[in-house]
Amino acid sequence: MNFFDELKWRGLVKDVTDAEGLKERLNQPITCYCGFDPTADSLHIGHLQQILLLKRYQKAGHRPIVLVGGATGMIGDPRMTSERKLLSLADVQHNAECIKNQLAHFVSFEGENSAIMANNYEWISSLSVIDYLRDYGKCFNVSYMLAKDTVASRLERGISYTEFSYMILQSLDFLHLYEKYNCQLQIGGSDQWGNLTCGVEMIRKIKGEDAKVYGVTSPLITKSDGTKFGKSEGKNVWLDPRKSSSYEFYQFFVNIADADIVNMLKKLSMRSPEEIEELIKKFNEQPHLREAQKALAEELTETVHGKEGLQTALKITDALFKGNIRDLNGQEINDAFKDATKIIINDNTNLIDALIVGKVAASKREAREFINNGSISINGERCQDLNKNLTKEDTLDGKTIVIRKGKKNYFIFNL
Ligand code: 383
Repeated sequence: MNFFDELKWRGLVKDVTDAEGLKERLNQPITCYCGFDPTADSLHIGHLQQILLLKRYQKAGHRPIVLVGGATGMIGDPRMTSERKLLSLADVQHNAECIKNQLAHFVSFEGENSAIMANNYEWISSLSVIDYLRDYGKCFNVSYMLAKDTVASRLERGISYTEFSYMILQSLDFLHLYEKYNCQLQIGGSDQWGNLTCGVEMIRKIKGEDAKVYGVTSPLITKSDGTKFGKSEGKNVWLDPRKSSSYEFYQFFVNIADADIVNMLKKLSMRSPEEIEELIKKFNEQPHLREAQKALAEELTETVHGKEGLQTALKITDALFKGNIRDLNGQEINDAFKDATKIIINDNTNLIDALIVGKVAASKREAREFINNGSISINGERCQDLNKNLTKEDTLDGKTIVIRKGKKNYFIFNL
C-alpha cells in the first residue's frame, strides 16, 4: 500500500483537487501545510485528525508546515451558522502562543524533512489595503466567492464583509508558503474545502498553469449516535491538560461506541494497517473486552499527554474500577471527579442524613438498607455502621469524601 492508498484505506481522503496528480506527486517528497486559527487557548480533539495527518506526512518523508493563524484568527473563518465575535489582538496573540506550543509536540523539527512552524500574522499584518485589493482581490470573482458553501449558507442570515474576505487571506497564505517553501499541498477537514480550492485557483492565476499545487480534505469524524465528535457531556475535550485532564481524555476514547471504534482507529491510530486489522479482528471476536477502545485510548493519551499523563489516567481508571479511592492523591481525585456534583455537608453529619441530602437514597429507610446490605463505601471502604458520622477525619484531602453506592455510582461530599 503506498502512502496515498493508505490514507484512503484509513478514510482520510474526502475531496482532492486532482486525485490522480496528487497520488503521483506523493511518490516524491512534498511540502504540505495545515492551518489552525487561535480561537481558543488550546486545540481540542476535533483538531487531532489533522495534527496527526501532518505527522503521517512527515513519517512518510514529506515536510509538514504547521501554520498558526495569528492574522486569520483576527478575522474569523465564517461558520455555517452565525457571525463570530471578534477577539482582541492580545487574546489572539496569547492563544496563538499557546496552540503553537501544543502543535510543536506533534511533529519533529529535526532531520531532512524537519517541520516548519509559521504564523500568518508575519506576512498578513504588514499587507497594505491597496496591495491586498490589487494583488489578490483581482483574482476573485464575487459570484465565485458567493457560491462557496459557508458563504452561501450565510447569505440569508447575513455575513459581514470581514468574514466574507476570509478565503482570500487563506489563499494568500498558500501562495506565500508556495513561494517561500515550495509548499504544494494544503490539507484540512472537509469544512475547509472551499478555502483550499480558492487557494489552488489563486496560485494558478498568479503563477500560471505550471504551478502545480493540490488541496485534499479528510472527512470530519461523525459518530453513529448523531452526537458531535469531540464533546463529552456537551463540553469540548481539550488537548491542554489544564482544561481537560489526561483521565478525561483517556475516558473519551475508551468510551467510544463499538459502532464507531473501527472508523476512529483507522483515522486516528498511527499503528500500521496490519496492526490495525489485527486489532479489529480481535475486537470483532470479543467486542466486550473493548481491546480496540483501550488500545486507541492508550495510544492517543500517550501521544497527547505523555507517558506520565497516560499512567495517571490508567491509575485513576483502575482505582475507580476497583474502588481503591485511597490510592489517589488530591490532584487525581480532582481529575477523577471534576464533573461530579459536589454535595456540601457540615462536619459531623450523620451518614444516613448525608445519603439523603446527596440523593444517594430516597428515604431514611432506604439509606439504612443500603448501609446494612453493604452497598455503601466511604473512600473505597465498605461502611455498615448505621451510626457513622462524617467528619474531617474521613476526608481524603481535608475536604473531600467519596461515597460509592453499588459498583459504580460515585457521590462527592465536601466538608
Ligand atoms: C488559517 C489560515 C490558513 C489555513 C487554515 C487556517 C485555519 C482554517 C480553520 N481551521 C479550523 C480551525 O482553525 O478555520 N481556516 O479550528 C480547523 N482546522 C483543522 C481542520 C478542521 C478545521 O484547524 O477541519 C479541524 O482541524 O482543517 O475546522 O492559511
